[in-house]
Amino acid sequence: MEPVNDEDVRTLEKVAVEVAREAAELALAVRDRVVGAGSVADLPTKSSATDVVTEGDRECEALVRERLADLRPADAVLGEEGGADDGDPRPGQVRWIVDPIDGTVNYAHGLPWFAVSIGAEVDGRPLAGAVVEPVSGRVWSAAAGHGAWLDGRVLRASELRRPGVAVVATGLNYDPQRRRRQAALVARIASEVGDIRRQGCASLDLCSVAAGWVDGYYEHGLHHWDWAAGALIAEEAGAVVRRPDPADAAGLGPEAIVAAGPGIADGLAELLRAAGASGL
Ligand code: LIP
Repeated sequence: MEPVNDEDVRTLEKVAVEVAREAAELALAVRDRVVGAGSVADLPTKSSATDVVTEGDRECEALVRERLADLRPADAVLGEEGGADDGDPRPGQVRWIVDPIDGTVNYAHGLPWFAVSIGAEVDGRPLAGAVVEPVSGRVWSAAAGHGAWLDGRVLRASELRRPGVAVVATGLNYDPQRRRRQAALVARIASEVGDIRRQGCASLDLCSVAAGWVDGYYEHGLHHWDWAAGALIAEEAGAVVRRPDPADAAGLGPEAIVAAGPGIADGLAELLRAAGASGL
């Protein structure tokens, strides 16, 4: 496979934005069919009673896969609903990491905070990403080494240097046992930071870090598709991003993702370690 160059990453970003925009339109169109068609409790579930899946998830991923097959036929795709099309990508092969609707519980309940998230990687290295919000129409994107943008405006992460007044976002897993341990961690750090936000959409939590809307974000137990695009957007906006690390070199938990403005990144990591994050 040809090495990926600068022109390529900008092209990949444009493809991610184009396809995510189309899927965002479909997600909105389908939502009226999904929301109000009956109780959320009647929706099919996956890993637990709260891990719901909707027609929107399935139809949007099918559209994304169809459009990527048209635009980028040589690439691989890993998606939340359809998994990996042909197993692991070949060395040097671009792979798209797709969450057709991130924030599915918000989507199914009629809350507006959900997004289509599409990232592109090669050999595990992030190259480009787009996160598109169907309700607001906001378009978040990044190309590796070129920066991150919200609707074309350059993004910069928080410059705050005091964790004690930081607004920190987090999320809770679908597994009730893990959720209980995660809630206990939130309780331990809540009085050590400025405030906590639980918005229900990892990709938009990471974009919020990129915009400085929150000063930091952490979560344990996400899937690759939840954070692939948002982590690059936060990183290209100047945030310090620690992606999940099976070796857990940072002592934050092997399945932790942490993103924060550079002024509080070390302080937040220390708070999380002291509160027992490595065991989550
Ligand atoms: C969700 C994440 C959220 C997390 C939820 C779930 P989904 O992704 O965006 O941050 O707390 O447990 O993983 O399932 O809506 O794609």
